[in-house]
Amino acid sequence: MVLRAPIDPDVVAVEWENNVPLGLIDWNAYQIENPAGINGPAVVRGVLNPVSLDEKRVGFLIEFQITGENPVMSFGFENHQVYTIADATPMGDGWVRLNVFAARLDGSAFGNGLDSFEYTGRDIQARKFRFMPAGKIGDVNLDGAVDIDDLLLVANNQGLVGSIGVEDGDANTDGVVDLSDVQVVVEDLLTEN
Ligand SMILES: [Ca+2]
Ligand SMILES: [Ca+2]
Repeated sequence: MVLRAPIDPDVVAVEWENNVPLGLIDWNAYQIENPAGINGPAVVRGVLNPVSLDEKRVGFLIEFQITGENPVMSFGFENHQVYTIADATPMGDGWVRLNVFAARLDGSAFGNGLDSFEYTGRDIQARKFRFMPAGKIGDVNLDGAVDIDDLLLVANNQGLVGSIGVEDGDANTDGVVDLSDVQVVVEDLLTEN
């Protein structure tokens, strides 16, 4: 990946909520392509600013709705699973939400020395597009604490693979629930208090 532009405030403002830009800059570089021309999806490749986000786990949240006949939406942190429209969850008001996470194991960046991501979109409208710190790796049920419930979730889902997320017990976000996930949850459990 070649990063060829510094932050452009006009582009950074795509982080918004209810059409109000949040003004929080969490990208430190980006590249936008439109490889298939005007009708193709826009591809945004970016790098997160590590000092502005949690050291252990990073989250990405997009709330969107389909506005055209050929919708495309995909998002993936580098070296992690790529999520699409099919992975998003209906919110009950015509909008859908995709919420994904990436672990920084040992505090190191998750993409080739940089916390990078790739987003593709066409025929969708987003009302929220946000990168955020996402707490401890061991908090797989996302309730804010690392406790026995997280350990049970990881233990009960051993062997799970495929289109899975942190909430399925994939604590280290490598696409499979296995003993390494038990290990990171136990490590967080031991340091929780
Ligand atoms: Ca928890
Ligand atoms: Ca895993």
